[in-house]
Amino acid sequence: MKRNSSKHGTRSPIQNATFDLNEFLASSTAAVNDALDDFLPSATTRPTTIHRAMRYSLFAGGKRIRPALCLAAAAACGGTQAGALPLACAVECIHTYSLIHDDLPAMDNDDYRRGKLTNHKVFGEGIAILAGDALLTQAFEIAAQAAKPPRFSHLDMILELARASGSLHLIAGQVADLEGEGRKLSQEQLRYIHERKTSALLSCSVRLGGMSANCSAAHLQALTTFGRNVGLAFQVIDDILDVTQTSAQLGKTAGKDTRAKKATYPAIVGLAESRRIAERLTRKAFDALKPFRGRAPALEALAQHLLGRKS
Ligand code: GRG
Repeated sequence: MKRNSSKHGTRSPIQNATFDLNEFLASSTAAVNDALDDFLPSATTRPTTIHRAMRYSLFAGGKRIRPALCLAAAAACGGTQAGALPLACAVECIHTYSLIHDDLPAMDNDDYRRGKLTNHKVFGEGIAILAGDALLTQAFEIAAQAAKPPRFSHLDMILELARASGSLHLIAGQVADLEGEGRKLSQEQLRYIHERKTSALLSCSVRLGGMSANCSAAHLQALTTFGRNVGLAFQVIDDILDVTQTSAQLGKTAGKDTRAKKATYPAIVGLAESRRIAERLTRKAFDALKPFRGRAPALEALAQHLLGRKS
């Protein structure tokens, strides 16, 4: 990973010359893919259509950012990859479910996702709805199999997942997004959507990683603030990429937000200010990591990487 000098006054990943993010992402993605393959019923398990549909979207080539954040948070808290893996997989199942449903004709009506035809285009709407439902349920089944750390119960971890994906967070964001289409939203209203639609699950990812490592209350609080700010920055960058990148670069239809008359950061404050906002949020995320005293290099590098991502 390339590193520049920091202007932020706080410690940033840039100063961590020894951490190799590419290596971390490659190994965490491989571990998550293997574990997901083990957790999910095989494609030949009956009814085969649903298992093929679940696997189709799950292994379509997502960036695996949420699992990486979960594993990075576990490492920052002194935990192991093995301890965090079930929770990292659970979060990825919820994320993939949300994408399958988001692409449905009744929602965003998209033909491409992760560089491939969307689930409903391949399997039909009925199976796509069921594949999303099954992945959501699968997430809880997987989380229930995580090892129990001394400070947290399975109930704590399941509650964490349920809250992030329920009607106060992920679904709330999607509802506000749907209802906001074609309407002029304020920056505060847009932030409400982003905090719920995107930030909640990223924050949940790092919190679960911390919990798997039996983290302290202070570290859990730091991870919450980190996840919230990285999550918001992630969605602001997503809004920017929708207008600056091509469909081929994104692996999904570019320019959809503009066509759907969706409120986005570039639409409300312009591209340059959107970039500044994403940088400010990333800086806040770095600041939140202070309690780790430099022992969260993967989290730092991920935050920096997400700010500069191109897809
Ligand atoms: C319950 C009917 C029903 C629908 C739920 C909750 C929901 C649908 C949709 C919200 C999901 C959504 C599109 C959130 C936006 C978050 C976002 C930027 C997703 C893209 O994440 P990446 O870039 O994707 O990490 P990959 O494909 O790399 O995993």
